[in-house]
Amino acid sequence: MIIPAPAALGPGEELGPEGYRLEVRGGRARIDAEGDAGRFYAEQTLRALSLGGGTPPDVTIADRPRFAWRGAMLDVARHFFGVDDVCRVVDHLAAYKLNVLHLHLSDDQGWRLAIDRWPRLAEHGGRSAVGGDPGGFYTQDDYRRIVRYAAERNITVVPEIDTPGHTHAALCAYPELASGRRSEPYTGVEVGFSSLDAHADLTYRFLGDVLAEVAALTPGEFLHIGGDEAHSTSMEDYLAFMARVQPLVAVQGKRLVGWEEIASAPLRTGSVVQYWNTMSERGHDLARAAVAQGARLIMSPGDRVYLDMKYDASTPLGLDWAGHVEVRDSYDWDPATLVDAVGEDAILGVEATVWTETLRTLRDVEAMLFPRLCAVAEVAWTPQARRDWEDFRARVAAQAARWETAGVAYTRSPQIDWP
Ligand code: NGO
Repeated sequence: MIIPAPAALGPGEELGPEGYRLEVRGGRARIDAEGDAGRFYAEQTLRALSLGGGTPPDVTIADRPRFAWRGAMLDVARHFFGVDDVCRVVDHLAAYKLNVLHLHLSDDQGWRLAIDRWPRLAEHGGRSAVGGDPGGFYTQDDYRRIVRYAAERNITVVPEIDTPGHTHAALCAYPELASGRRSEPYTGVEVGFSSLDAHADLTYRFLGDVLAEVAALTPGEFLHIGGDEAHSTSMEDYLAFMARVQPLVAVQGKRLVGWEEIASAPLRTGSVVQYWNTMSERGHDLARAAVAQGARLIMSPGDRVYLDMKYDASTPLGLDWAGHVEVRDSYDWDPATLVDAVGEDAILGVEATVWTETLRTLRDVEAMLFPRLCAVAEVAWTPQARRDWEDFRARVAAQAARWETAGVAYTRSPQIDWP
């Protein structure tokens, strides 16, 4: 469990690489774990038990996660968030035992990572953001700092360079990628209008360079190439693009991750597909197509874990294309029964997303994250049979003290009896 409650591994169940055993007696703690990750999580639990600096109660806990990928995505492209903000988000993920930070580094509205061989991406593409707000970008040293800070907390950074759509900022910085067509930075929130040229060699020289630099900066095994909503790329071009981009990831020794749409193309072994669109049956079909190809899935259903959705009609920020997402919606679902014929074994994990079309500051992001991130973290960590909404509701209420001490903006959802 994420927020401590008396739960235990059954007899004979192994701790595994991220599991731990924690015993507290008279304020003294004893930790057993197979590795650093398990030890780290035991410490996080101990910290949560000592909320407010008190002495932890006597407990015996043996626990380990259900899913290997427990993630959250932050969109730093629509609005930019600096290194300190990202590190604070990392702290939040660590407190709730998430282990993946997916950074959405490029989109139509901005490009956020300096690439030495293509400097105008960040110099030019870094300037814009939604609504004409200030842009920004990470130098390679900034990015390394984030990676290091995350690694110290058992969190792997998964960088996303969104392609072939969602590429207006790059096309604008380098008109030669758009057959010489010049354009102005885009500050709106429409999607699906831009595309890399699937038949131009330059496209792949560009992506080869970018992915090589991103891979060199990223110790984790995954590179996310987006692939979503390529509405102005024909299916024929999309397939041609996917066939040429996959080797560029493989040659870096990385595993490919992409949004569900990539499952319409033949995928290399070891690929990971991120299910997201709950507004049509197509998402289910693509998830099944992914599994049929042997890919594993990350479950990010829009109506459950898109934390940029409004909680209810009174939420001042956020979108609502997937409906309203209240805390219980984020909590009360089972990743392994969501899509017919996509069971436990096909699922690598669960990931919350925070898209930032309407979110401009860290406070905005925190208000969308909390308390829902705790719900998603528990979906990802705790076996279904040990999860219970009423029990969670009571435990998450107690987190308010932590958030208030740390000055974390959170949403006082009416579904929780806050203290
Ligand atoms: C969609 C879209 C994003 C939006 C987001 C807003 C995916 C994978 N593509 O999710 O561009 O920002 O919804 O909720």
